Amino acid sequence: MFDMQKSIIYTLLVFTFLSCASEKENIQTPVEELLKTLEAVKGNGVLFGHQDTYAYGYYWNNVEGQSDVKRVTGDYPAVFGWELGGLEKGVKANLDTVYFDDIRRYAITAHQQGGINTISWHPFSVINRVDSWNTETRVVEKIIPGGAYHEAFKKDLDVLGDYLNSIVTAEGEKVPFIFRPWHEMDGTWFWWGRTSCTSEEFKALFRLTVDYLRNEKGVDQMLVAYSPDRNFTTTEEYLTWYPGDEYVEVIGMDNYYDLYTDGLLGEAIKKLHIVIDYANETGKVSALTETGFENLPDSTWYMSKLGAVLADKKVADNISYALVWRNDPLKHFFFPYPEHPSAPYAKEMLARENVWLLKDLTGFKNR
Ligand code: BMA
Repeated sequence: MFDMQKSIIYTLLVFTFLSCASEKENIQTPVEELLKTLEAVKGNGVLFGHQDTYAYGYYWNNVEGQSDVKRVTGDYPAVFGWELGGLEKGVKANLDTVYFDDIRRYAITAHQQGGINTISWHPFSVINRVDSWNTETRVVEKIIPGGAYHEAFKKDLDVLGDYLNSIVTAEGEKVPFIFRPWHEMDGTWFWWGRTSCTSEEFKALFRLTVDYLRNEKGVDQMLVAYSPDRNFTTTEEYLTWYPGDEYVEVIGMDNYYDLYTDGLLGEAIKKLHIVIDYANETGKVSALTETGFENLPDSTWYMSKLGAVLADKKVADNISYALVWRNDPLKHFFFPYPEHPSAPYAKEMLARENVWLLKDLTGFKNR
């Protein structure tokens, strides 16, 4: 009898252990789920994204639940872009005057509604706190390991990491996101651009940023995107600044110019094919990480340009999302407001079965 009891207890223990282990294997972390979603939408729908969509729009600011995408289409974008430039200075609002406390709230809401957050960063240089567009000082060589401002820059990363880890739901879950640091490095306009550092220095900066956030700050809710601008025609050129497969999950491209300049649409598509081929070769996801036509002087742009790019079969079958830039009435806008002549064209593109807003994405996830 005694032996029998022992063996029953033993069996129960083994069973409990095995079922716990298998449950653990099945439970996905939020960031794993995010990556799975980006993979799963591929070939089904291209997620549409908009920068700062909840924060402000064409002549409104910080109105609960408002978004110019919603005003035009009746739904929110599926991808929500946010910007952290200025955070490193210890100020309350970013360079576009959006409060970091509001950004945190917006990102949590977007996540809880089933959307995807992506975060860009136009930091002010730690050397002299000039903005990202000031290329007079060679910043990168001085902030990577061995540089005179390396320790100081790590403090900026501390601030960044602490903020990212503070984007937490009421239930205590860290909100997952795509971080897109040091974008458009193949251009010449940022202090991390191709004329302001060598590609090796750039890679060191990218790796330092990701390693520091992941390993020192415990930012484990982050996917990382690599986003050159349009200045490449081959895979080799595209990968000039690539920090390595272990650092990147989203293979991206920013491209405005090819999508508004006559005759360059084919170039935009060709470049996206390069991005897609590399993503597929390495088992990663691909995206048009930023695009738009400033103030939409061609009202057909959403159909004739972006719509044409997204209608290319290979693009439609492969990229996970395309994001347009922000609607700041004082500076520029990239998505129409309801009265703008381009609104019907944007609506038409976004009504396509394979271009997805938030409800399309949540419907797909719950199917
Ligand atoms: C740029 C412009 C700037 C803005 C920056 C960061 O493309 O929109 O006005 O400060 O992005 O959002």
